[in-house]
Order: sequence, then C-alpha cells, then structure tokens
Amino acid sequence: MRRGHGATTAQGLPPNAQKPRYRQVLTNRHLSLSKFLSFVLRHRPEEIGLKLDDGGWVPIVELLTALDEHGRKLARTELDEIVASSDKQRFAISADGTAIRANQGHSVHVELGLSPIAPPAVLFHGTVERFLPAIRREGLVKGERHHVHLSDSRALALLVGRRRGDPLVLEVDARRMSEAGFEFFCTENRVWLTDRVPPEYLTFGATTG
Ligand code: HQG
Repeated sequence: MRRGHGATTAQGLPPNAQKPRYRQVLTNRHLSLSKFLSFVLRHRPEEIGLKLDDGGWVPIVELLTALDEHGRKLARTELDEIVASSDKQRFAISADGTAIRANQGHSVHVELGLSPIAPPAVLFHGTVERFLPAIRREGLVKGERHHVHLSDSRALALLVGRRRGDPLVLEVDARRMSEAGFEFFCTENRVWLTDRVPPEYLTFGATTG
C-alpha cells in the first residue's frame, strides 16, 4: 500500500529540493532527537513499536505517541522545528501534514518513489584514504544502504567524508555513466543516488579539499 505522499517529478529536481542549510545549529536536545528519529525512520521503527508503510511514511500522531511511550516526549511544534532545522533536510512531512518519513539513508526496505533523472555532468563522493584501495578495485558500492550517495557539490562531499577522518573527494563522471545507462535519483534533500559507481567512472587525482 502506497500512500502517495511523495512528490518527486521525472522532469526535474524534486519540488522541495533545496540546498542543505549547514549554518543552522541544533540544540543538543534537538540533535539527540534528530538522531533518534533517523534511527527509527531509517533503520529500526520496531524499536518503538512503529511500522513504516511501503513509502517509508508513518503517521505523525503514531510517532509522537510511540516516542512518548518510550520516554522521548515530543510536541508536534518541536517535531516541526527539528524537521525544519535539520542541517541536511533529513525528514519530509507529507503535503497534508499528517505523516513523516526520512528522505533517504534507509536500511529497511522502503520505496521512496523517486523517478530517475539526468544527473549533472559531475557528481562528488566524500570518503577517506583507507577505503581507496577497495574503491579503486571495485568502485563505489552501496554497502548497508540502498544506494551509493553522491553530492552535487565538492563542499558537501567534503563534509560527508569528514565524518570518517581526513576527507578525500572523488569525482564521478555522472554524464558518462548516464549515457551508459546507469540510473540516478535525487532525493528531496538533494542527495544523488545510484546503484554503484564502477572505478572507470571515478577520478582519484587531486582528491583532497
Ligand atoms: C565507502 C550521511 C570500501 C564510502 C552523509 C563511505 C551521506 C567503500 C562508506 C550519507 C567502497 C559508506 C551517506 C568500497 C564505498 N570499498 N569502502 N568499494 N565504496 N565505500 O555512511 O556516502 O547524516 O554508508 O566512501 O551525509 O559516507 O546519514 O555512506 O565512506 O549523505 O543523513 O564506504 O550519510 O547522511 O558509508 O554517507 P555510508 P556515505 P546522514
């Protein structure tokens, strides 16, 4: 059963796509709640007795009740603040305001309902030195996630890589991949997704930022 909350189009970027706003600062409470929401909405909804629908959505009333029952009481207004101030716009609220989902990053199976769209000529992937030998060998693979995550800016890729150490940025020849038939998707928070990136489409030179 799909609730059809998603609103991406095949013609262009998702309607709500916007540049992530890294300058906004979350309070510690909001940060902790935001991390917990990511955990529940991407990986372990059953941890607080929730079930996501096929599109990854959960009714907000159910979410707030479940959070309350698990010692993380949260008002609707506060949830709205967390969603609005999430530095990478990690969550989406449905157009009718009744449901919420994570925009991407799931390990549970969900159907985000994204349509393939033409990527920019070049996309970027932030990583760290220790993964390079394997990446040179087998390209970028999705691991635990549903897709390989790519950014349309070098600056964003640097931030992604920095989560793991001194960041390196690899360039992905997305245009050539697209011409070769690889599909790309763009989430509402402007993360570019693809199934894998074989090494011949990667540029390893001048990788540091
Ligand atoms: C590396 C965050 C060895 C890859 C970020 C990365 C992003 C390989 C790690 C989102 C490899 C996977 C995703 C290969 C790739 N051999 N290592 N063949 N291919 N890797 O976290 O892209 O905060 O699953 O370079 O901002 O780092 O969660 O992916 O270092 O958008 O919203 O394996 O997660 O967003 O790590 O990050 P991840 P990622 P959130």
